[in-house]
Amino acid sequence: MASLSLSLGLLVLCTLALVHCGPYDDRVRVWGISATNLKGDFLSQPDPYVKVWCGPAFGGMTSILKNQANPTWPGEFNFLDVIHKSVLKLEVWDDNVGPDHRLGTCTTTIYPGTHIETCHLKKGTVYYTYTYQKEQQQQKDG
Ligand SMILES: [Ca+2]
Repeated sequence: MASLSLSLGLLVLCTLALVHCGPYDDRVRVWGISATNLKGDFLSQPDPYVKVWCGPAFGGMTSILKNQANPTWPGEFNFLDVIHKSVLKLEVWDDNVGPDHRLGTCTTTIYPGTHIETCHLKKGTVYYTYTYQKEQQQQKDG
């Protein structure tokens, strides 16, 4: 029981601290999200924001940028314990007084390395960068 508790404790510690922890180290970072030529309702500029998923894990959403057809969102999203070949999904939304309007969705299957992605919506283009850091599980003898 003590070793199990210790293992769980270490796992929690590793997850929180983002230190190297062998098989738990596969992670994805998404950042540098921007867009051009987004369209709002009628003649108004959109108030865009982005929601980010990696596989089943919801990473959160960006801030809402008011009246911007060409937004650049600050911040980044991090996913831990990522499953190989997960689908990274970004939904672009227009914030409204009424129901928000989805401007489009970008999906890509992740591969190890850093990738600059371009995603064409019905109206507008989205750009983002992701890094998929895949650690090999290291076997050590004795
Ligand atoms: Ca709006």
